[in-house]
Amino acid sequence: MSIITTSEPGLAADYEQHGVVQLRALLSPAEVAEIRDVFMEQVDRDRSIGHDDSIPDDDVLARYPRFVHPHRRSDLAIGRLARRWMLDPRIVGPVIDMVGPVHAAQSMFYFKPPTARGQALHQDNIFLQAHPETCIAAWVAIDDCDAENGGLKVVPGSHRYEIVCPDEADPEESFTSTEITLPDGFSTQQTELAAGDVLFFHGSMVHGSGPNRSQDRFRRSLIFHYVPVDSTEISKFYNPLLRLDGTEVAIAETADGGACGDGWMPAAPH
Ligand SMILES: O=C(O)CCC(=O)C(=O)O
Repeated sequence: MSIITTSEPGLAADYEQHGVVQLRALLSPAEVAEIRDVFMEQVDRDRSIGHDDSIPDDDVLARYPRFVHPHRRSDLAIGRLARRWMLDPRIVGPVIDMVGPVHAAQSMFYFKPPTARGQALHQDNIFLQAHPETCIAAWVAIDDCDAENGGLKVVPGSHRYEIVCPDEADPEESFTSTEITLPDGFSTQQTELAAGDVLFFHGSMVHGSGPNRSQDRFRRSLIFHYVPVDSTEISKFYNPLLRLDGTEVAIAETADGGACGDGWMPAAPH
């Protein structure tokens, strides 16, 4: 289980081998607190900007919907903060070390309050459909995250496999409807992140999370996705991308359906 914690010198090699690496304390406690407070203030004041995941009203996630593409809301404090961190060299630097120059494609914020369901196992690039290479995620822990509060589970090495078309997820455990059945020989590993740690992972690396089974511990995370600057296409939900200087760039859009065909795929995001 030590394989996913690394230090900067071995970053690219570890990423290549495992498809997932964890860097400790990239953000200071004060920076984490600012992100937490700004997003909590927004969701408490107006959660209508949250993503529509068809969550029933009596589900705690209806009160704390995930925010998708907050960086596009320059009219809001969450938008300005998400965009700043999305382009911050402390996040983008390790990404470039691992995959070369990138554009930013997506931001998300998950609140995941106590008792909230998780997100079943999936691969990100089935949604982003970045080609010819895949996307890379930077998952910033805003709380300490572990098994109890629904911290991320990862499947190191699974990034070397092609996209696996998903089956149906268990609706008691997951607020998303599809789940990957792991190929033989693979198993999930529970991550443990302290607030301020960042987990970077490959767009084909299988990951997900279980419910938050704690009584009183939120499991908040600020999540970014990047794609190589040489990407020739992307699912239209992610256009326009952001260059790292903050200007917009649009690239060709993939046909609907992607690798697994029409019919199963939600409109996006993942
Ligand atoms: O934070 C989670 O529980 C899931 C997030 C995720 O799967 C992702 O960022 O791709």
